[in-house]
Amino acid sequence: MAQKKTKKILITGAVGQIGSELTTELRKKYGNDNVIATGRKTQPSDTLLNSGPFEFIDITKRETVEKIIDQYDIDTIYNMSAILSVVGEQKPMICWDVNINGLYNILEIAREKEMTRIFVPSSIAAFGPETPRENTPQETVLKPKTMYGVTKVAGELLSDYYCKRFNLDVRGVRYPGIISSETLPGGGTTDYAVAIFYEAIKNKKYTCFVKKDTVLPMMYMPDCLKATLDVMEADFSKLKHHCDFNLASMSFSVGELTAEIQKHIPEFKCDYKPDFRQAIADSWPKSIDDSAARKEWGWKPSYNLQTMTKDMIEKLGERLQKVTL
Ligand code: AKB
Repeated sequence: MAQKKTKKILITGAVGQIGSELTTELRKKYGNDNVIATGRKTQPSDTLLNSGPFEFIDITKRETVEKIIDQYDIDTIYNMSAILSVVGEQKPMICWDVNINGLYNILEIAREKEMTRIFVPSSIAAFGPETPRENTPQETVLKPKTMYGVTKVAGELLSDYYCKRFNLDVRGVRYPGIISSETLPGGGTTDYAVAIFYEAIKNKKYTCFVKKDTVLPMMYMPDCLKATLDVMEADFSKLKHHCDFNLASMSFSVGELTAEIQKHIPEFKCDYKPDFRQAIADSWPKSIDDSAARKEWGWKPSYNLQTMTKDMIEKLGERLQKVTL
């Protein structure tokens, strides 16, 4: 009987918030040497460096990607490199270059080398002010007002095109804001939902850049990793969607998050100084209908505001204590 070939996985953006924990998870599942972590210039953590191969590439420079793909005989890619919403507004051309020209390079290489499967993340940023904000449907208006959102819609369409036109198995989900304790997010609008925990533990106070009643969809990292792995394992014949699955877990206002943190850190105080990021938050949904993901590949989140907050404070508390010792 022919032996099943071991997956050889490349992760771009492996130094980022999701990429770093995704690398650890995939290394646990597929073996350290079968998961090649890559980044553009940020120095990787010791955990990332010591647990398996790490290489520097730039997805906007096709030859740097192709070299590593050939060197390690890669057949699966998780394209986690991205410029997020806030930096995307400051540097729109770079945002387009990384999120679209970079993605195009990844898809083209994958098509030419007949790769097995590609993961391309999208985001709630694909929606805009004309989209219904409560229980946002799977099929709806996609008219984002940020460059990041524009690249996410274009990225979904481009990936779906490769799927249909070239039979390349590309899959993706629309991530909400992701909350995690390992690697800080950088350059996003939902970053306040992580920063608030660091400041609550370290300084017992936080000044938030969006208003107290701002509600956005969020997700805790263990659920984010589960969704990413599960959609990539899903039976292709059961999928009606491919690169644009709505994904939900929890939705809360900053005021509600503050009250939940105060159950564990009663002295914690949050005040508010909304800036230009408020307008981005206001253009995104408050809650998401993820019934397509539930139906097509059995998506079901495990964490809510209460369980996420408790776990975040425990994990981050331990980590920050180690850093200051
Ligand atoms: C951002 O805030 O830009 C990201 C996202 C929601 O995709 N976290």
